[in-house]
Amino acid sequence: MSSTTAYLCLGSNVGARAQTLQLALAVLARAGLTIRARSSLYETPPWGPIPQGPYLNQVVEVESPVGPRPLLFLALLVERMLGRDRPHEVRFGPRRIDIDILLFGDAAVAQADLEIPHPRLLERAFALVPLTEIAPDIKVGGVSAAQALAGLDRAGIVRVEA
Ligand code: PH2
Ligand code: MG
Ligand code: MG
Repeated sequence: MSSTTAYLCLGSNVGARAQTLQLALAVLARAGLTIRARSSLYETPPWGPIPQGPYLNQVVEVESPVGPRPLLFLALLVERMLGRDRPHEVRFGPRRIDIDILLFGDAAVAQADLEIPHPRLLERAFALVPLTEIAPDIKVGGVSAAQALAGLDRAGIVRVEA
């Protein structure tokens, strides 16, 4: 059966953050994704316009037996299962769990509700630090993730000891 290597970024800044990330991975694996690699957890300052608490972020490499759209549906379903309440959230605001598709093989998707590569990936040290930990040579739309990261402020991003 064919499968595609994809990279997901998990984030949480509400509730029991580390436990929620761990549970999200367990559910994703149970649902059929093969988790090939997982980065360390990183404590990261909140990115964006909304004042909020720090995040824990993690990037995982998975093998997906399904395409990008069913993978998005799975991510949204798992977010809901773990208590995310999208209708009551602020954009870029606090959330119990966020599961973003960063990359899906070489796919380029530009749809209203799904863009791959993730449209803000190259601006976000909180995603590039864990991504380059597990995939140091990865490219994002032809751009080296490591090179993009070299131009970003990574102040306050701290690897959490296992
Ligand atoms: N996610 C956001 C907004 N800001 N900041 C950090 N550090 N980590 C995130 O995962 C994050 C964020 C909305 O998706
Ligand atoms: Mg998201
Ligand atoms: Mg996000």
